[in-house]
Order: sequence, then C-alpha cells, then structure tokens
Amino acid sequence: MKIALVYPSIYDSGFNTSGRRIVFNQIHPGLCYLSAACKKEGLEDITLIDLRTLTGWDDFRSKAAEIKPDIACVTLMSPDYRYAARCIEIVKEIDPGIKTAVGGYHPTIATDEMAKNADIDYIFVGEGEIAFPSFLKRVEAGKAAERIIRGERMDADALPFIDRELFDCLELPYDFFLPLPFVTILAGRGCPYNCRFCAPASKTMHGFHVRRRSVGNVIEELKSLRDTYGFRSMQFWDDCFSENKDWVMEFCSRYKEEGFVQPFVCQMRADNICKNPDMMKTLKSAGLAMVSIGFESGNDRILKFINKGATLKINLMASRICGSLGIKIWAYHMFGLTTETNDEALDTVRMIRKIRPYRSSAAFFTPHPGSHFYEYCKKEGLSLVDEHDDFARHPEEDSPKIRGIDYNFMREAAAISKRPSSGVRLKIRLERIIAHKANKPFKARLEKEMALNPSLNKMAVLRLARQAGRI
Ligand code: B12
Ligand code: SF4
Repeated sequence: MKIALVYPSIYDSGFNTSGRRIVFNQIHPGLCYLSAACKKEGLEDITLIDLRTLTGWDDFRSKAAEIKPDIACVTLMSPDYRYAARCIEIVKEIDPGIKTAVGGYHPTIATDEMAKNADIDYIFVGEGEIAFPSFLKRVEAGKAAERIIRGERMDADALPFIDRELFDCLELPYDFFLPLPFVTILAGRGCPYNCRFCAPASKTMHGFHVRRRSVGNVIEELKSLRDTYGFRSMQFWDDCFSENKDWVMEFCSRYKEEGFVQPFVCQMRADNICKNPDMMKTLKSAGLAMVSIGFESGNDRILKFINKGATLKINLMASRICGSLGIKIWAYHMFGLTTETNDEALDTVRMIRKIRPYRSSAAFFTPHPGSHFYEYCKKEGLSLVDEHDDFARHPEEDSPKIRGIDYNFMREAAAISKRPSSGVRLKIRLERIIAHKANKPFKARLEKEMALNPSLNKMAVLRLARQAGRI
C-alpha cells in the first residue's frame, strides 16, 4: 500500500522555506512516530510530502501525481487548516479514488469542522500509533472503516523510537550556542497543569495523566542516537520536563553514568523551579544548558486569571535560581491577554528587563482551539480571530486577536521586552561566533557528504558517513 504523509505547515512563510530559518528545520515528531509505527507493522511504502520543500501548489500537484498514493494522510494544527484543505482538494482532483485522512490537534479538537469537508474520507482523533497502522491494514484488505476513528493510547515504553529519516532536514537548535548535530526528543506525553490559555489541549490529545517513558527507555533511544548520528546537543519537547522530580533526578544520574556529556535544553515551569532548587543543581551538573520558561506575565492579577500557578515573585525567584547556576533562560511571555490593561502589560516588560533572559519570545495571546480561553473568548464575544491562519502567533505582524486590547501599545511593549540588554547582546554575539567556529568543520564535512549523495536524505547521509567513520 502506497502511503503519502503530508506536512502542510506553510502558514508562516509560504513555500520553499526548508533550510532557510531554524524554524523550518523542525521535524514533526507526530508524523515521525506514525511512520515508525507503520514500518514496525510492515507498512514500508511511505513518502513524505513536506510543503516547505516545494515551490508552490503546482509542485505539490506534480509530486502527489508522481507518487499517486493509495492514501494521502495530512497532519494539522489549527493554523494549518487552509493549507491542509488545499492539499486534500488537489489530491482529489488528481484522482478521486485516492483516499484522504487527517489527524493531529485540529482534527482532534475541531472534529465537526473537519467532518464538514466532504473531500476528507477519514478523520483521526487522538494518538495514532495503534489506530493508524491497523486502519491502513483494514483498507489494504479492502475492509470498510469508520469515517471518524478514535486513537488508543499506547503504553509510553511501547512507543517506537521515531523515524528520524522521514524528514529531509538536519534539525537545528533554536539556540546558536549548541553544538551540531542536534536532535529533539520526547520523554513522555501530556501535562498535568491547567493554564487557561493552553489546557486542556494536551489532555484531550494525551489523557489526564502524564505518560512518561521510563528513564531506561529514554536512555536507550539516546544511546542509539549517539551511535547512529553522534548527536552533540539535544532538546526535550515535553510540555513540562520538570513535573516529576523523581524521574528527573533518576534521568540525570543515568545520563551521567552512561557517559553522556551533551548539553540539553528543556521546558519548565517557574513554580517547579522554585520548589526544587536541588533538582536544578542536579540538572545543571547533568548538562542542562538552557531552560525555556513560560513566565507569561509580570502581573499577579493576570497570572491568577490565566491559572499559571506562579506570581511575579515566583517568576523572579526562578530566574535567580537559574542565573545563580549558570543555566540560560529563554523567556516566553504574552501580551494582549484577555482583560489585560496597558499598565498590566508594562509589568511584564519590567519583569523581563529584571530577568535579563538570554533569549526572549513575546507573543500576542491567541485563543487556540482546545484551550479554556478559546471557549471563554467565544462565549464573551471577545475573539477577533476569524481565519485559521490567525491562530499563529507573530507579534510583529499579527492583526488584533481580542476585542478591547490596545494593539499598538502591545506591539511596542512586545518589541521592547524582546530587546536584549547590551550585556546579553554582546554575550549572544560572542557565543554565536564561537559556536559558528566550532560547528564549521562538521557543517563542511556534512556538505561534502551531501554532495556525494545528492539523492539521499540529510539524516541518512549523516548516518552513513558516521558508519564509515568519516564524521
Ligand atoms: C513540539 C511542539 C511544537 C514544535 C514542533 C512543532 C511540530 N512541527 O510538530 C514547534 C515549537 C515548532 C511548535 C510550533 C507551533 N505550535 Co506547537 N507544540 C508542540 C508540543 C509541545 C508537542 C508536539 C508533539 O510533538 N507532540 C507529540 C506527538 C507524538 O503528538 P502529535 O504531534 O499530536 O501527533 C500524534 C497525534 O496528533 C496523531 N496525529 C498527528 N498527525 C496525524 C496525522 C494523521 C493522518 C493521523 C492518522 C494521526 C495524526 O498521531 C500522532 C502520534 O500519536 C505541543 C503540545 C503537546 N504536548 O502536544 C504543542 C502544540 C501542538 N503547538 C501548538 C501551537 C499553537 C503551535 C504554533 C501554532 C505556535 C505558533 N508559533 O503560533 C506553532 C505551529 C507550528 C506548526 N504548524 O508546525 C498547540 C496546537 C493547538 C491547536 N489548536 O492546533 C499545542 C497543542 C500547544 C498548545 N496547547 O497551545 N510546536
Ligand atoms: S502552558 Fe505549559 S504547564 Fe501550562 S498547561 Fe500548557 S503545557 Fe502545561
């Protein structure tokens, strides 16, 4: 059976972006999990169509016509809807006999909306590692399947290691100081917290309880990544890496015992950090180089309103703990939260200036489908988002999202909060030069290898060169 997996995420900058910016070198872990699960079940004929690598819709049409899959399977988050729908439309124009399926966050959360699209034959709700291969086998055998298919959740340790060669890209760290090759990994699924701008999306997808992989299972994957690709830095994509202190402590000691010295990055909550300074010390000694923290706001009323479980004091204390241990901070925060005043937004600017993060990302609050605030904003008539594309967050370009917010002011506040202090700017510049020098030999060797194997996937080139001892 010929399967095409489609990654339609071009809402950001359009076609032909692959490799141009760091964000375009991200793999989609969900599709990589599905590919691995299918291959384990003997469904080997899988081709990825990644819209970021194409020149336009005509290119998509030729590629899809050339592959002529039995089924085209598209993943999508809410901002991807328009592009996912166009892919499906084109596939049906090529041949109405090609089956189409969708899965991911948007189909899971907005199943009814997806069901209105008559070009979609099958809609997957929830996780796909069990349901997807078993559905494909049914279709292959000519048996009927329901239009809406609900996924079962697999035991975390039974999940396959992801297929890292599905995407033709070398993952790049958001943080220039990390050495290459770089990989991303998920140590579990789900988040136990209930921030109103985010939850319960992750619970709807992954369940109410976090399913963490055992430390042994994660270490096995890391060993295989060390042997196969020789990774030199990594990032955990888990929603909240620090939610289970015992797990983190065990992971750190096993990581060191097994001889890993690769620096890593993960996402944590400020309250977890304040409650467990000893855990932070252990993490630092294991290699934690930078932590992404969703501080969100510097105003206590807003922090309470969004149910963040933190206060300004906690946010500042968390940043001091990280600072004293030499752990870099990537600060995430938002402007234009529903009911936020300009004065309250200024509290966030002041907080970020006090924290002096290594990197800082400001977003306009966006009522994402699947979050408590999405329902709240809809009910109160506050949401101004009427296009799927606007579910993305880009404070420099975003149009207003919430009624009653002074966006000119918020835009300025976001710009100021993102500006690093001169000391931090100098540090970033220096570290970028050092990292560039350190990564240069690897990049040059890989480029040479790629020139020798132009038809091969970049990760496959890295694997083969490593096997031959050339990298
Ligand atoms: C890592 C991550 C990122 C990374 C990598 C994104 C990527 N390319 O995957 C980065 C930082 C780039 C990112 C960016 C964004 N993200 Co993000 N991200 C996450 C995070 C933390 C983990 C995603 C993940 O890998 N999960 C694990 C895998 C295994 O799950 P999965 O992808 O859902 O796939 C499973 C199922 O969905 C299903 N499935 C998926 N696709 C398909 C397709 C078919 C055919 C089938 C059968 C099944 C199927 O099977 C998979 C295996 O079980 C989630 C939160 C979370 N915990 O899930 C948010 C999350 C998915 N992101 C979110 C958002 C909003 C964004 C952005 C829009 C933010 C922005 N900048 O504006 C962008 C969009 C980028 C894009 N379109 O790719 C929202 C999505 C909400 C929504 N309504 O769509 C989430 C839920 C966070 C939140 N609560 O706000 N993100
Ligand atoms: S913002 Fe982070 S901690 Fe809060 S619910 Fe979302 S993933 Fe969990």
